[in-house]
Amino acid sequence: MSAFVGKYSDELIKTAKYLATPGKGILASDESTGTIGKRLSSINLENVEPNRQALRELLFTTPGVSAYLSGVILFEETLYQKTLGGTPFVDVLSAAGIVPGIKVDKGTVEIVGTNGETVTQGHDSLGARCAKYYEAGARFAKWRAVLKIGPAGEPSELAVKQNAEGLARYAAVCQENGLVPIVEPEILTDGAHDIKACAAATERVIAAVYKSLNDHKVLLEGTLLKPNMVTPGSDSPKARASHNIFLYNLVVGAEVVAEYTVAALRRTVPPAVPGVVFLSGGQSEEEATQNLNAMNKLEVLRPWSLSFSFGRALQQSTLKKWLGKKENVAAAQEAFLARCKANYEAGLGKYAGGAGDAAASESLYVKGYKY
Ligand code: 5MM
Repeated sequence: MSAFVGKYSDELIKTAKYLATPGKGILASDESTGTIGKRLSSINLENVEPNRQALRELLFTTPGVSAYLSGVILFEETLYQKTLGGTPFVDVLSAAGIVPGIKVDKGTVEIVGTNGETVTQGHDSLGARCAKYYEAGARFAKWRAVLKIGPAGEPSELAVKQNAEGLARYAAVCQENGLVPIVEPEILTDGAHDIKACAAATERVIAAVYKSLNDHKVLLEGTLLKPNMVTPGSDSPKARASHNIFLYNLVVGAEVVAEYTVAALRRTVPPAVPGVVFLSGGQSEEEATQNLNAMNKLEVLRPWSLSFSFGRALQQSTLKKWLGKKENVAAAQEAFLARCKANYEAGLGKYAGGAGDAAASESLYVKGYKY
């Protein structure tokens, strides 16, 4: 089964390898207008274009951040936005050696006949959109498929198959148009399941995704994987214990999350893939960093780099420091830089802990969260 070789093959391989530079990771700032509204309302800011622009300018112009980030994922509005000084964000990022990427999916819809399982939309005119985004300076893309673990054996075979096919069709179209596809099959943390059930579902889903990517002749060397970490469900006794210091012994530690997650990846992700960049999925900033660090400390063969593509777990402390005020921008950028540095160190297995204040340890999980 040979991969499709097109005019962008060499460039795709080079871009993917660069994005997977050991230690460096990706800032997911591709929240659609609805989702960024939730972040802004958490600091009592209105969801209007100037506020969205201001937050993104704060993040992208943080001094020193290019030492830790290889890429930034943008939402379409942001791809065409500029700094207040008039420099396109894409130019700010590219000049700093940070590759601009673009979210190309159009959200999820329910699969009729399932218990609330979903499939992701956005294949219509995807090729034309990718070509337009490449022209605007994007060099990679992101598409998020969402699966859940449920009491009736979810994720169902139907949902696994449909989402794997959807990701593969997206990936093939991206590569035809010069964009490295980040393949994101997220299994939500909601549920009372234990870590073993999450591991089993994660392995099943990722195995199906690579079967479809191969069927669609996607060039794996020109892709990245963005999976969930393998953890107990958020309603499991062990996850709940993490909110109660007296039950601390019940908590599943970073070493256990790391072992299960890396085992799941080693069983399913081909060595041709240059990098795995995790989503944070509602973990606190510190928890996500500690888990990543523990994975990179494991003494097992890992043929891909293991890094981050966090949204919430990179922006929470920053938002809280900023509060939408000009006079807080420097302090907010300092908080953002500290988080990026912590995750960079975790990507090398060298994080010693202690980045950030109490906000860094606040859980970002919201039950039944709708994106
Ligand atoms: C799972 O969400 C992605 C990673 O973010 P976290 O680290 O916070 O879990 C993230 O890239 C997400 O896909 C974007 O925020 C876009 O979300 P919407 O809701 O706008 O599709």
